[in-house]
Amino acid sequence: MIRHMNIKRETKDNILEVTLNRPERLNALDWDMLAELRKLTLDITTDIAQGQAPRLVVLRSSSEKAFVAGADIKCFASDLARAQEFAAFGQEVISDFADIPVPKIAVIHGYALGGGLELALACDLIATTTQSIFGFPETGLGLVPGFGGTLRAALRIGTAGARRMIITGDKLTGDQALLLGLVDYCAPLDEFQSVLNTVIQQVISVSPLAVRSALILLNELEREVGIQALKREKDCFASLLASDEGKEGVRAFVEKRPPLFG
Ligand code: CO8
Repeated sequence: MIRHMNIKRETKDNILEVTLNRPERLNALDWDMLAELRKLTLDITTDIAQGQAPRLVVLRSSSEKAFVAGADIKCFASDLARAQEFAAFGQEVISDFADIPVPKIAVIHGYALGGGLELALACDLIATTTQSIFGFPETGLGLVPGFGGTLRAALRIGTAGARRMIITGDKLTGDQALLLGLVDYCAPLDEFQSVLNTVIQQVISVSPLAVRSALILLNELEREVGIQALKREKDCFASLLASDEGKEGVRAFVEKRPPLFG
């Protein structure tokens, strides 16, 4: 059953504000969060069909510390038998969210790690404060990104940047992420709201029909390019999860100790 507590929504002036609200877990994505994200996608799709689409979706967090700290490792560690299913569900939910032909802007303040960065990459625009932290910690857990991150990072920053981020697990600040092209806008906290307001005004000033058409074209292109890549990512994630290194990485996180790999 979905609790509908972890994702809040509010529409104002035709802008849908979506707030991720699981601060005690730094918005780590568990089954409920993903189910609520899927419901959000379905509802926006219905609104589009009924001619009531929002002009813009602003995706943010209620936590001052994190946008999203990743997939909920404890959730999949406690039920390894369903972990593959969880990964596949997450990849599908985030891909469907990415496909919504309404502009979506991710507002990052704090950590955007692993599945959290993958969710941000499913948005059309990413705005961040300079102090935020971006990274793919998965290889440190014996895993690879599993929610479409290998594809969307490579599409956004090129395979060289994606290799660097995924292989090293490097954590980048907002400034560094801007330099790499991982985010679109970056400003210090005290200037951030004004930068964000300017972007929002720009997006809602242009033709919604033209924007929707452009997003449909771009989304189709990414789906065509990505369909095999997403399938391979899912298979790769599943086999790593079943491997000794994957099990050790996940166990080490839960036991709050460094992992011991080969
Ligand atoms: N999963 C579960 N719980 C988490 C997560 C997470 N990803 N991130 C944070 N939490 C929990 C912490 O365990 C802690 O809980 P508790 O109080 O019960 O110990 C609480 O949130 C607060 O976090 P911290 O006390 O750790 O806060 P710190 O400020 O000390 O550290 C960090 C913040 C650096 C963000 C740290 O929490 C951290 O390293 N988190 C994990 C980051 C990570 O590795 N993310 C990637 C996860 S894997 C992933 O996303 C793969 C995507 C595909 C998955 C497919 C699934 C099958």
